[in-house]
Amino acid sequence: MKFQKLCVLGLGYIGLPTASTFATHGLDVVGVDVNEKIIETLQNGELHIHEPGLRNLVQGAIQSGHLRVATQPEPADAFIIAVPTPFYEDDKRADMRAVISAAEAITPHLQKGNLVVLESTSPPRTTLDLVTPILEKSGLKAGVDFYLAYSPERVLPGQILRELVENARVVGGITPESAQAAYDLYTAFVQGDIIKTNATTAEMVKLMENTTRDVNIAIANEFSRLADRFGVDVWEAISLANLHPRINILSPGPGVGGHCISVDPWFFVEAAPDLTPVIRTAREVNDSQPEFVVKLVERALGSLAGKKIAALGLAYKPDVDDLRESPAVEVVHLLQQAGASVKAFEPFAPNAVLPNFNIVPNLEEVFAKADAVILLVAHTEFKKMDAALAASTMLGRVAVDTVNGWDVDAWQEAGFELTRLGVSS
Ligand code: SAJ
Repeated sequence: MKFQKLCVLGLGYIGLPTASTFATHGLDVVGVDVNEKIIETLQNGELHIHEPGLRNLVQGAIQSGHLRVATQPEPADAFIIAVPTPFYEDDKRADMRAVISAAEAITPHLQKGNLVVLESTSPPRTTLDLVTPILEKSGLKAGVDFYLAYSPERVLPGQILRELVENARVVGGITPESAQAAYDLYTAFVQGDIIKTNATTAEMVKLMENTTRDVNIAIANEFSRLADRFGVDVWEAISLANLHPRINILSPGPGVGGHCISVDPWFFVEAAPDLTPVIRTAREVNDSQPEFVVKLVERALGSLAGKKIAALGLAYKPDVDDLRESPAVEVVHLLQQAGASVKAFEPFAPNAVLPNFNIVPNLEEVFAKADAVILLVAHTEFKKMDAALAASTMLGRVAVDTVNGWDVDAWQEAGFELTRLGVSS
């Protein structure tokens, strides 16, 4: 099947790169977002999100005339839904409102022979049980009059543009013909294998990937607590265990953040609470890791009340600017709740504003008069940092490393007592 015109609904971290990449591969693409500010920003040649290489890609796509942006969908050969699926904070249920609205917005434009692909991470059976009935309000029958498929995005923030093209892609159709239609669409730019399956399998594949990573990080975090208790250096123990040909333990840290891995496992728990004790417990372990980190700081510094702490890093992981669901932010929050006065520095978002946070724009200011420094994100810049810089402006000599980013000898030479996550002192 050949596609000429494509409508991409949702211009976030997935939709915008996807729309632009299709456009630079010759399709006529309309990128749709309900947020007028985003559309205005893009029309002015600016970007509302940060991802390496994305600015050039979007500008090139718009200048080529193959990418337009709008607030409403319009008739097309194919539609891709790439809107967010967060969860409700109180009961962790998937918030599917954006998917529902996007499907409803497509319905009036749907024509015979069209293809609709859902890319948003969703609970199992969403394509069949939620999206199909909405689209069928058009009077057309899914799998008969139009093709419908689920294809998960699997790209890693920070490397989205490369992974979008190179990663294997799973396309799950509600019928084999739907899977084939989605296959034909993605051949426009995907260089990795494109594998056809059914829609619910494709939904589960995505959730299984992120859930596996979450559970694996939870075990690493639990190992950090065990090592701390038993007088072992968890980083050394992990590197030795990983010499085994079938073992690959991930890294402990201050917790799991971002809007994928800390969210998606709940979709399984919500859909089948009776079948998911391991998944639920892993989530709880990772969510409680910031508390473990705060206890570590308390052990190093004594009571936190009135102490001045310099926090290095607020992003959810190294070398990105995204502060969403960040465990580093949670640690700062808990330190403040314990009575500490915290200054934070995030080199990838130096001017970020968070309610009740004191975010300073450089290292000098974060260190000034601090009693202790805590490393929360292994940004390259922080790993390379000279301990002497901290020593020159800080009052105290307590350092806490939650990500194995600092060299013990270098910090000791600079006069610091370095406490490391997963290493009992
Ligand atoms: N983390 C650890 N220890 C580790 C690895 C990660 O504590 O050993 C933490 C990170 O610091 C971060 C969180 O886990 O807080 C998640 O980071 P990540 O790099 O593991 O994943 P994301 O959320 O940036 O992207 C994931 C990817 N999924 C997998 O690797 C299975 C990506 O491929 C998905 O496309 C993305 O989720 C998504 O959109 O679902």
